[in-house]
Amino acid sequence: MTTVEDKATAAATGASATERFRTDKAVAADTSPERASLLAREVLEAVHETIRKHNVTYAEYDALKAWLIQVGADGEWPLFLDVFVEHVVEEVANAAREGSKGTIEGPFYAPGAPQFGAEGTLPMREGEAGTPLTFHGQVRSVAGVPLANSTVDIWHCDDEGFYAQFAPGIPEWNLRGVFTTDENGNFTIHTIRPAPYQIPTDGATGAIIRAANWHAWRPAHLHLKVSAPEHLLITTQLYFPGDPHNDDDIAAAVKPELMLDPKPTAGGVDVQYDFVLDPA
Ligand code: MBD
Ligand code: FE
Repeated sequence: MTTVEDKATAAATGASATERFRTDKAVAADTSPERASLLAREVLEAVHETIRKHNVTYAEYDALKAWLIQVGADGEWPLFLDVFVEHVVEEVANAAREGSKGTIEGPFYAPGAPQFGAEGTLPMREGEAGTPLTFHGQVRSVAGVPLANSTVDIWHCDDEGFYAQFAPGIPEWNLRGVFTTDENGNFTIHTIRPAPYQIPTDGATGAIIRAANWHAWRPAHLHLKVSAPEHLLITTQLYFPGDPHNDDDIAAAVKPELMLDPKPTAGGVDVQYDFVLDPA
């Protein structure tokens, strides 16, 4: 069997994620010099303190330099940061929200997926492997008002853990699509159940995971961006009960509110999940 390790190389996924970030996301923050100084100083002080506390050696300092160089060479800064840092940025950014929980976006979103109405089937290959999954729900405001014409943008990996546009050989928009809710705020998405995901282990991110004897797994998940006019966009993920990595996600992005309640059907599995959006 071909494993995720063999196919999802750092070269393939890292370079694509870096390219994607440069195209879609690289905007400057309006951080003042005072705030930049404060943030940089406190991060550096935390590094200094770690070196003192653990008597870090010159060999370890040089290993760190080599590793940082390799993260860039592998294009893995988006992967590394989204796996190990983004969850705290998301926690801080969304702490005041009353609606549905969000979680990290991760490095594999691609804007501009094919559009559907309120119900449709995600683009997939002929005979796409995996258990058929029907995912339906409603988008509402925190006041309980159904939100017609909301956008439900969904992306997820295939039955082997690969994302279109980030692993080689998959059609561009495979398992990615944008739905629009009907007059009652409802949507229905036909797809397949994604597999658990192992981050590429042959690059710099994999090297630190190996060096520390950690594991590289994320539990199976659906990624979503849900938005409506005059409401705050939610970026979130939904998870399946029973996944062995729900309790030790390498990216620390699982929350109890994000757990689905799958119901077996004749041909597959049915899940319902509603999204509640905060006012803008
Ligand atoms: C993923 O699929 C993902 O969701 C995150 C957060 C990091 C790496 C791969
Ligand atoms: Fe993911």
